[in-house]
Amino acid sequence: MENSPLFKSGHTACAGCGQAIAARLVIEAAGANTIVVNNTGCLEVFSTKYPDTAWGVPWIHSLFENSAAVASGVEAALIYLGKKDATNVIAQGGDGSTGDIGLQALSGMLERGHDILYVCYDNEAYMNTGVQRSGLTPFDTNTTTSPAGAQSSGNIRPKKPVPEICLAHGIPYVATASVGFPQDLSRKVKKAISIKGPKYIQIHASCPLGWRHESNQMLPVAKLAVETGLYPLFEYENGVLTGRKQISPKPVEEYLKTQGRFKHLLNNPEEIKKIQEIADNNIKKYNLKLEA
Ligand SMILES: Cc1ncc(C[n+]2csc(CCOP(=O)(O)OP(=O)(O)O)c2C)c(N)n1
Ligand code: SF4
Repeated sequence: MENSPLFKSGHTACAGCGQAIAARLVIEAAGANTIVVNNTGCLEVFSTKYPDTAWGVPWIHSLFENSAAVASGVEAALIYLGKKDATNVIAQGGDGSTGDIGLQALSGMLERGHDILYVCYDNEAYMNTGVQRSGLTPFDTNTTTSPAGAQSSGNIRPKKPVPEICLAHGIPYVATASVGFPQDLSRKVKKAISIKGPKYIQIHASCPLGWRHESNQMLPVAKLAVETGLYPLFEYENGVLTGRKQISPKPVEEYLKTQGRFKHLLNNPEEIKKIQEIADNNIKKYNLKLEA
């Protein structure tokens, strides 16, 4: 991969970090005339190790919970200065900061109608502080705060439907994307940037450390999440489902067996059945199945 002027090499992400690749794809698609506001989390830590920065655009670190609020202020200032039309504003953070502690700030940003793209890098746990469960951790995942053992099969709750929560705000664009499908990801960022108003994109980003897979498996693991129906890729424009990635669904075991966080499930057909049901429901809900 060539070096990128907008997200430079030399940062300190783990080898094979999906979030690092996703962040680079996002900023390259958005372009140089962009201001980024970043919640606390892995991306902030590994890309801005003082006195260095990977960013080739203006970049602001917010608190763990408030990139959406800080970005709202940046957007208001740009409007005041008459520079908003020439500048994109991106607020971004991990799934913990977005879907749990920062959900209120995100909701306010969506409700007020700011012209901002919010990007959630969904690695399905609080990775920067040691793989704790977040609201977006999938059912039955083994994390340090939802340990699998004699008493449980891991996380007891379903994944929080943050894209649907955003949709309920009546915003013009909501999409999911995956680091496993980089062209689709870039296209969605470009489309979102071209639309005025609040936009939300949630990107599934593999984490070799927290998901417990080899660092060279970042792409195939992310792809399998989509190909099993566990991470549906869709886009809504003005509340209408306008795009979805259709698949020839693979059994969920093919995805589960690639990662240590699901290892405890492999000899447990009852739990696998529950996870297959989650995938089947997604396939039905978004009409994902390719006709033969
Ligand atoms: C108010 C507050 N609580 C807790 C923390 C500690 N903290 C820093 S990063 C982080 C985890 C971030 O998780 P997530 O948003 O999912 O991003 P990831 O690191 O997984 O990319 C936590 C809990 C903090 N910085 N501020
Ligand atoms: S812990 Fe996961 S998200 Fe954080 S830098 Fe490492 S691979 Fe990336």
